[in-house]
Amino acid sequence: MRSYSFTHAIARRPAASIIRGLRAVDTGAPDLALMQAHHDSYVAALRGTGAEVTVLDALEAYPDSVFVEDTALCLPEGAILMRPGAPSRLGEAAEMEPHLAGLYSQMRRISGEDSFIEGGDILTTETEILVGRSARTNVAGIAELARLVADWDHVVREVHTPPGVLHFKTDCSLMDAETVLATDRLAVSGCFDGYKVIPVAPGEEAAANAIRFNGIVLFPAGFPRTRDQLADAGYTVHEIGNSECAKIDGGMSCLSLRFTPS
Ligand code: CIR
Repeated sequence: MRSYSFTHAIARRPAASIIRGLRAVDTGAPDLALMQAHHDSYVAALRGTGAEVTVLDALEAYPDSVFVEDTALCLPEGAILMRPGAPSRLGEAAEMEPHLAGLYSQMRRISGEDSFIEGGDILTTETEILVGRSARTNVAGIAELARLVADWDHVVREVHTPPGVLHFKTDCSLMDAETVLATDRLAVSGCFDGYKVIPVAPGEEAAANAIRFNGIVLFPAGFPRTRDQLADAGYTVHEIGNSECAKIDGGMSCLSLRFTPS
């Protein structure tokens, strides 16, 4: 199974409490109606590839809960519930559990009290699982994940998220089995040695968080040079408005869990 082919996805409608969502820099409150419209286009694009997409109800108690990616890691063999490092988001994983349990026969959990790990720090390729240490993901969380997936024959490689960057995948995306889209500030670390790297155009760093989902690349609108680079490389690029999620540090990958349940 290709690491960019999926039969299913789960998303969650944004809550009105999104205006209290976590953010590194205050650039104004997200507009809920516009965010919902972008979210609708996102879900429609996923469904357009033939995938079965579940859209969960908004969770007002968790302002950042639209960013479902951070709650779980979905592998072909089973799903692993994360332990988000942001205290206001810790409870989101338990909210996701019943939805994954209905689809997967095997569920595991990051459970160590000192273990923190968010899905946004995890890039799964065909050969390995790269996990970036960040303000949200620590050594104990990465070590626990490595133990949990060892008997499924997955290898975890610890890497670094650049300073000041929220998640590892804020700065990179898997485009196909051997190709990643990445910012220079991340790629200079050497973490993608052995992969082909498509560099994000200078000044378009926020375009690095895209997703390859079956035949298309969901890509944030507003980054024409990087978009054209991907198109020239042969990818079918589908632009989605991301202005409102960007205000609270969210992007294309954060908005869904993508998987093929076992
Ligand atoms: C947060 O700070 O947790 C949210 N405002 C943004 C989460 C984005 N998630 C992701 O990149 N996977």
